[in-house]
Amino acid sequence: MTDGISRRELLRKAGLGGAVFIGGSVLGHTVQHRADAAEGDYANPGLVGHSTMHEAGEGHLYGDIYTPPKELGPGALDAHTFPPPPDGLPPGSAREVEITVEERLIEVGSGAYIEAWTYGGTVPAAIIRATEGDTLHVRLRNNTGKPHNIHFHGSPLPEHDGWEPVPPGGETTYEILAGPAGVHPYHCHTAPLAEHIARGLYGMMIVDPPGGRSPATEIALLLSGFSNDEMGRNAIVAWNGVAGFYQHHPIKVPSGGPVRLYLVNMLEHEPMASFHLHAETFDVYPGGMGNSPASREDTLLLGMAQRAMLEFTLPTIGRYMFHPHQHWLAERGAMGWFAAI
Ligand SMILES: [Cu+2]
Repeated sequence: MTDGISRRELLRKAGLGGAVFIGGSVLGHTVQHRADAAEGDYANPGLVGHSTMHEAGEGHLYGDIYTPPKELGPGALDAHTFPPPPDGLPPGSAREVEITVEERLIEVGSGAYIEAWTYGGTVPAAIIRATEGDTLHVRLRNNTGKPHNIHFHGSPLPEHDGWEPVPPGGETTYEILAGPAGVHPYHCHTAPLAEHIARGLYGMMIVDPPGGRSPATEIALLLSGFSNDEMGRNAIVAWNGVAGFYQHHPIKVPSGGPVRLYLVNMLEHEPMASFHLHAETFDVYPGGMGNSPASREDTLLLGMAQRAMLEFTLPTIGRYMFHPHQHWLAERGAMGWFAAI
C-alpha cells in the first residue's frame, strides 16, 4: 500500500494495470507475487470476486496461502479423492458412460471463481473406472455454445480418438476399449486446446487389470491450475480442483496399511510439475502400467498429461506433507497432507 492506494490501483489509474501485471507475471513472477501479497489484494480467476490468498512471508506457514471455500466440509471432495471401487463386472463388459459438457461458475478457492467449462458440472470430471478389455460407450452431449469433445489417453481405437469437435448442441458416442491397465487422463481436444483444458475439461480414468489389484486404500489426485487475468496463467494450482483443500482437510489413511495413489498431471502451461511426499518413499508405476515398480522415489517428475500409480505405506501415526517440488505451484494451492491414523 502507498498512501492508502494499492499498486494495482496506481497502475490502473495510469492505464497500465493489465499490461504491466501480465508483464510482471512473466518477468518477475515471484516479486510481483510478494508485492501483491503485501497488499493483501489478490484478484481472481474467472474473474469474479476476490480470493483469500494470505500474505506471504513471515508469520505464515509453508503452503498456507489459499483456503478452500468455506461451504466445503472435510468430505466435499470424497468422490474425487477416493476412486470408486471396482464394481466386479467381468472383464470384457460393456459400460455406458454419459457425459454432458456444461458451463459453470466454480469456486476453486475461497472467494476465487473460475468461469469453467466442465464435463458433468465438476472440475475435474468424475473418475471413470473400468477393467482392461471392457468396452466403454461414452455418450458426449455438448450443452454449451462452443464446440468441445473428449480425447482418451491409453489405447482407444484410432477412429474414436476424439479430436473432432462436437458442435454446440451436438452429441456423439465414442467407443473406447479400456486399456492398457493403468491410469489415463481424458480431456477436451478442441482448439485452442490450452484454454479448453485450463478451463476445466479433464478427468481421470482408472483401468484395472483383469483380476484386479491387491487391497489398499486408494486415492486419486489430479493436479491442475486456473488462470487469472492479472496474475497470469495458473494463478491458482489445485489437487482435485480446489486450492488449499488438502491442507485444511488432510487425506486420512490407515497407518501401517498399504496406500495406492493414482496421480495425473493436467497442469496446462507448465512444462513440468512433480509430486513430493515427506517422510516416506513410494514405489512408482509409470502410467500405472506394469506389474512391478520402475523405481522407488520421494519426488516424481511429471510432464503435462503424464501420470503414475504410486504405492507406499505410512508407517506411523502422523501428518505427512505432499506438494509439487516447484514451490511456486505448491504455494498457489497445491500443498496438502496425508493424516496416517
Ligand atoms: Cu472443449
